[in-house]
Amino acid sequence: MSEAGEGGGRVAGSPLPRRAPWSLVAATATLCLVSATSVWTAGAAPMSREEKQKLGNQVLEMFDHAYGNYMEHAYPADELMPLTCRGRVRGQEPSRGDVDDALGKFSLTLIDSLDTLVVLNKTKEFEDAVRKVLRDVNLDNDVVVSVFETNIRVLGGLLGGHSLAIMLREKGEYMQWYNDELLQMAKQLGYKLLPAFNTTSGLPYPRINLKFGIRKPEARTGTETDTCTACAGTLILEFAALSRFTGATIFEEYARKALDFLWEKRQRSSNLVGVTINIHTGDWVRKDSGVGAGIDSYYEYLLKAYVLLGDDSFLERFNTHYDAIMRYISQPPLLLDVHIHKPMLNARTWMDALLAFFPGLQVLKGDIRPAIETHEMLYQVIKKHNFLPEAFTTDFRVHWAQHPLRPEFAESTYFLYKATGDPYYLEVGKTLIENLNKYARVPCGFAAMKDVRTGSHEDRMDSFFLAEMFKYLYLLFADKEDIIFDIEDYIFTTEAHLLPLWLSTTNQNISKKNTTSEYTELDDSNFDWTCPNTQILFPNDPLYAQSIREPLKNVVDKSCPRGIIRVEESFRSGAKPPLRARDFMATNPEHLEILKKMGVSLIHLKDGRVQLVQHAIQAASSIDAEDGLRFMQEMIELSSQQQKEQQLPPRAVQIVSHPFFGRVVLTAGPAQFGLDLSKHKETRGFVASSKPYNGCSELTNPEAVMGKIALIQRGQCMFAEKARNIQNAGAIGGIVIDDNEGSSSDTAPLFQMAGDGKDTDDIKIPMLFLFSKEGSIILDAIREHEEVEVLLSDKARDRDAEMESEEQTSSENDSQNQSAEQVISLSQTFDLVDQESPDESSVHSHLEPTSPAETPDATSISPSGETSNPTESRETTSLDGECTDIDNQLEEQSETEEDSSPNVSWGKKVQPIDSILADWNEDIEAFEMMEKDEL
Ligand code: DMJ
Repeated sequence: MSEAGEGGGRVAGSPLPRRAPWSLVAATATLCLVSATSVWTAGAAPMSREEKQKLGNQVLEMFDHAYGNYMEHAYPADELMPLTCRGRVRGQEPSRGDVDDALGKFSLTLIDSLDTLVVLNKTKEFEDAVRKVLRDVNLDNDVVVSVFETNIRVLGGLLGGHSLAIMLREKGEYMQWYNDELLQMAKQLGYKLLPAFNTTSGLPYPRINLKFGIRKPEARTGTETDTCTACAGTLILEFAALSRFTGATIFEEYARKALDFLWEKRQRSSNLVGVTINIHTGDWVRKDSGVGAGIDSYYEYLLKAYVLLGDDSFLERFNTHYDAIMRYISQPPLLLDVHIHKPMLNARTWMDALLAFFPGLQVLKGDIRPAIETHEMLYQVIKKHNFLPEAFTTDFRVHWAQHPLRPEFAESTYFLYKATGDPYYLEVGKTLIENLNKYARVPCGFAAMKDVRTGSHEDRMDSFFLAEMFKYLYLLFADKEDIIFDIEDYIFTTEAHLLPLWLSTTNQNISKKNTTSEYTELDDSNFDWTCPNTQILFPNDPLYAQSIREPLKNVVDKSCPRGIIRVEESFRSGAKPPLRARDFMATNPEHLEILKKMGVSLIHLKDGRVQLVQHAIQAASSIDAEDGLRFMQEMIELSSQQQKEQQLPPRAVQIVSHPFFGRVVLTAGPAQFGLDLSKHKETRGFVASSKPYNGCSELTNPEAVMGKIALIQRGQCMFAEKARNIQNAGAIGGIVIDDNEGSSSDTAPLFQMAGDGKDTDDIKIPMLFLFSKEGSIILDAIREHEEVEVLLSDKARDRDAEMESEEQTSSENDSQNQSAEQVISLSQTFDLVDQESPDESSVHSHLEPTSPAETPDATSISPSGETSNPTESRETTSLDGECTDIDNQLEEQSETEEDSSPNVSWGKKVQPIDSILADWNEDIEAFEMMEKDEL
């Protein structure tokens, strides 16, 4: 390991020398770079230099497509809307809630892309982009933004841009005119963020008004009480860099103070932190703890702050937390949230996509084995769904189906490749590239996936896609000589912005009041101080990574819920296993007795439903109380799972005719009647508007809709009635378009169209629902191209394959008049059904919310699945936390277990890039035309 040799293996003490001795940092895994190519002997075949270059060029072309479309169609807006090919301007689009807090009318995507341009060797474009930022960007807008997002994306983007601008200036060819203007902007922005820290705790408010700051009436922000741990703990790299670049120490001091406070507030027995914290009192608001959403980059910044700033206290804190993570949260290959006070108890049975960065961080830490394991598990989830869904269960089913083109998995793939040199990771990167091109690429950029199961899109391309995804993918395939500077002289921020390691020895006169007081109590011998040596990591075994992956190779397809294994195991001591929610029968006296022991009461409501409430203090013992809490949590999970299973999954409307060629996929709501698209082949046909457009009476234009898919407007009669009318006119399918102007599946929950309460077996054609925005894409396409052909299906089909026409069924009809539509919200049903004995009539129970006022000390289940947790005062009991070896468990799984993902055969036809580009140029023209029509 070259760098360990340079600086001596031990990395204790500060300050770091001018060039950090172990610049594993940016490359992260310089430490493990050992012999990236020489270690290979078998396993994945090595990739030739030509192929790597080809893939690198493909990444460049993809970046051009994303960045070019942003600059052409969206700039100076913050982000590109790739489906409608225009800029997303805050206030001009329906609010998407918190996610819009990243948008500050400061050309976010341009700033976030600055240093990517240099990494991708686009120096000329970088020079141009910097000029545009200096000329056009205003940081003084009257807009409320997220402090966290503004810090990592905008402050980080400006600092990354500055770091590489001065590197280029020093090289003497480019940026000779540059006079630290980006840094001046960064400083201006830094001062704008500082009022957010005006709390007694030193934790920042989550939002700030760029123009008016906080708490003034015109600021419209400053009343918040909570923030997420990552939001308060992901500032130190940017703030310290700003201080060290400028000499203004205040930024680093504020960021340190926030970190110090979080450290003080860690749960002292588990050494874990919760997801959200009260910024005034420091109380944990959400006491669940994981490595994903809400916490992720807090851990990342502790380790990287040590690397960048050379301050031992950060490493001590990181190691303490890491030890706790590996003890409680890590259940290889899974990473499962637990409670900070009861860390042996899983807090949920699903994982979120943000945790995919963690293997990369483990590489930086030097803990390669679990990194390989988790990464492999994630890759299998990706292979199943093409992308990592926002959340997935411990048995690898989709929990939240979106995927906003997040870069975390690519990040970990890059670092693992650097660490192991295993060409397997190059193949993984190749798959990521293929999937992005195949499923996310649209004529005007790359569109986030609305639903990985259907392949439908969202009109969204987040700035992190350019800041991070292309950097990591490009670096994965690049050799040293492909990059115009030494990447190992830099550290990556959480948004993949590059900060130079030489900052570690610059302007160090920051007060570190709080940072070392407490560490003497920690056992120094527990900490890894040395840069992991790859000779030790891979002792004479070039197939190390492969040998770790091998036992996991079918982990996703043959899985059993890990959380369950753990609980069962914890009671293996001979005592009777606790009652599981899935086994519970409300009519079983023995079960009722167990509930009583656990402090859970069952209340029979007048309408036949039952309500469960736990009073921890009424439990027979603290262990029973613990069981009761677990039972309630399982019940919540089970209920929401069943609720989901009762829902029909969303469907896709894919426009297949010229110039769309299947590349635009719209999210559609299913119907509870008519042809079930998940069981039958898709329905394909040209679309025609029905007359009357509401479809509430016999159609006056049957010749126009005959053999076609009829478009009908929502409203004025039942969905089923519309279906019957178009079916009578000979339509082969129907799309109901919302009459509520501006509605969109981006902002409104999708629902399924209910029948009319009577027998709807006579409706044979498939019916789908589109919100108005998605519907208008089809209506505008008809205006533009007249002949528009669509495919109605459960999952979008391969856009490059020939799309064969399908024979459709049309059928006899019947109609009934009703006065209103019925809509069943996808999130309303809350039935609790015994899974073990679905045919037994006795166990169909329902749950209802409990008024917190009535049960101040109770944990109750509410339909939203939220719990009020009363057990703070209760004695906590540790369960046996040993984990069963998942490999053994998996081997015991039946070979015949089925993959639950829809069985869709995606075409394998490869289209040459030139022809794709030609198609896209046509598409772009078409989109431009549509834009003129104010699509
Ligand atoms: C990025 O903005 C950063 O990586 C952040 O830390 C969390 N994740 C998003 C992208 O997914």
